[in-house]
Amino acid sequence: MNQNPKKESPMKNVALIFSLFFLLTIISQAQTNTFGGIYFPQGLASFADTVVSYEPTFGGGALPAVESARNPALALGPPDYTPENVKDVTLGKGGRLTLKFENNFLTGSGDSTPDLHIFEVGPQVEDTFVEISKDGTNWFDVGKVFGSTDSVDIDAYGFGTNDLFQYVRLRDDPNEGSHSANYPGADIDAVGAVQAVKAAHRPVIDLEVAIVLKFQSFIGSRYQVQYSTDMALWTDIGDPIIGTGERLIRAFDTTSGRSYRAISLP
Ligand SMILES: [Ca+2]
Ligand SMILES: [Ca+2]
Ligand SMILES: [Ca+2]
Repeated sequence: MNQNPKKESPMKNVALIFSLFFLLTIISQAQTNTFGGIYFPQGLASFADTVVSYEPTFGGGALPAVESARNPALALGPPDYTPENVKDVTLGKGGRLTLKFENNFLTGSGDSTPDLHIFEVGPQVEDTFVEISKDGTNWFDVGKVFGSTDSVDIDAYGFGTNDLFQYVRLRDDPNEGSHSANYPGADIDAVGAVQAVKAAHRPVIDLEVAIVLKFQSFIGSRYQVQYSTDMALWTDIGDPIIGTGERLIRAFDTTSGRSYRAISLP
């Protein structure tokens, strides 16, 4: 038997390529879960998804003079601000920004580790009050972040792993920072739930409960479909049906508890 050692090598190469690919996939997934040097177990889903409201003049201050500073959508998703590519929103002096998590919930960790991260950017370090809400109506004060990238431990405010929050509201501290005309107040790049659970995909099941009425029709004959709730009194549904010589099929809702029949009209 003359075995050719080269015969096996293509398979080995394929296996190696696959393992390498698998390894690279794992590495790249691990990297996508780290944003601004902070590990977010739920990855991209961790970040705020929609703007509920942006109220830059809430504290009585002027609108940020620069129009590009007034785009609240720039606080959504993962942090993406760079000094060359400014992607944040300016709160305004005492201004407010309310964001919502759509595909994730902020929750407590059961200990004092950070649960919520606020990415504040720009040359100034400006303080921001943080409130959280489960329903967008009842708000809980969870303290203040002291500028730059800072976190909140919501367990310290009596919440835990069973509390699921969908809303975060940020309010600039009007007594901190210089509040320039162009960029007054804190500048928010992103808001992320470190401690988060992904929102369950709620399957939508449409159950159509129907009774199918089938009857042989004769050409030219007329039929009337009727319903009854007591099998004694029958009420017409729609106009008479003209026979085609075919078997006619009609479907009716049964959730009302009705019975159905088709009668031949004289
Ligand atoms: Ca999200
Ligand atoms: Ca915590
Ligand atoms: Ca941003």
